[in-house]
Amino acid sequence: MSYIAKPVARHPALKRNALGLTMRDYEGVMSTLCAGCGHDSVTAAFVQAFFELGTEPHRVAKMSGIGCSSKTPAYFLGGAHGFNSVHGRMPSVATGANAANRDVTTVGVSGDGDSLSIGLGQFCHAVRRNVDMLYILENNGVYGLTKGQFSASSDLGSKSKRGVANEHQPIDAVTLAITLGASFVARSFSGDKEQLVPLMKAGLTHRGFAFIDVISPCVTFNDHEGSTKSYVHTREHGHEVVATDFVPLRSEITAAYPEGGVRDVLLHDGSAIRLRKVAEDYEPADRVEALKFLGGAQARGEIATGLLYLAEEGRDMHVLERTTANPLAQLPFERLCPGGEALADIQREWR
Ligand SMILES: Cc1ncc(C[n+]2csc(CCOP(=O)(O)OP(=O)(O)O)c2C)c(N)n1
Ligand code: SF4
Repeated sequence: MSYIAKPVARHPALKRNALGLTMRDYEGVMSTLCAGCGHDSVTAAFVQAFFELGTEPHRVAKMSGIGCSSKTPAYFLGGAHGFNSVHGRMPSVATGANAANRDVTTVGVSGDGDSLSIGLGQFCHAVRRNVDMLYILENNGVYGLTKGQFSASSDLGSKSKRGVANEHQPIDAVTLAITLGASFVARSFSGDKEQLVPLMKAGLTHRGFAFIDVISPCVTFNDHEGSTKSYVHTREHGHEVVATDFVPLRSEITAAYPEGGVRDVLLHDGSAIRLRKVAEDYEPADRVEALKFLGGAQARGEIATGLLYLAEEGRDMHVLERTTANPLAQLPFERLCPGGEALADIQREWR
């Protein structure tokens, strides 16, 4: 993964939180994502959420898979633990890390390809186990890192930059999460920090699996047929002297709107999405109502956002699996390693 350190200079009057830390202390390295990528807005929301919660950075474990979205953890909380795993396998490493140390806040960042295509089975089992973590799905409807193929969340009939229409039904991550029994389910938009930051803070403090599907636009693919600046045209007519690429500079798309409101958001490629925020009197504890609300929004072509479902009571993985209350790293050697005789006993049992 490319790595650009940030300059250390900072303004002396920066606001400090209860720990005496500034927002800068919650940042990571410089982002190498395209200018205007929604994922960078999610990074900014993470920085703000952790700053406002006053979390000690070293008390966080950031896990990810592979994709532009999975690079996000590098860009926030430089002082935290982190593991950039294999494509679609973030839920496994997050489950392991959380089982070994419940004192560390576990955060997983993934993409729609990472979670809903190759990693769908992993995602389902993390929900099923009610792993105590915040799981963020940065949903852009394409495989950004591998240059814009349709993902499993691409809408039926939506067109790729090459003009090809998607013929497959999308998987709706929040409906899936609620159906599988997730205990905290929300959706937001990367440009709506007013909504996303409080949702992240609630998800980070929730005991059990907290899932936020964040619509996070990919601004790059502008490589249509007929363009004299397209990859195809350039490959056919150009003489490459050095590997280069150009991504037009875009600005962050923001969208603050009231509870119960609807907001049309114009994306950089000229397409639009319609967001509907849950109303103040929305009852997130009712699973059937939540699915009805989601279905209604979907039928109207809207994307429902807000805290969509919250199970009032649920047993998280630590209760279900009776994990150790002490982090494994803090257990005395004799308890971690009961000795050769105990191992021999176990092996005898399986003969
Ligand atoms: C096992 C495996 N298969 C395929 C790939 C190629 N690959 C890398 S990232 C990616 C998809 C990324 O899409 P998404 O998770 O939606 O993230 P985005 O880049 O859009 O943020 C694929 C198919 C891989 N790295 N490893
Ligand atoms: S290719 Fe798309 S998803 Fe990847 S960094 Fe660029 S804008 Fe973001």
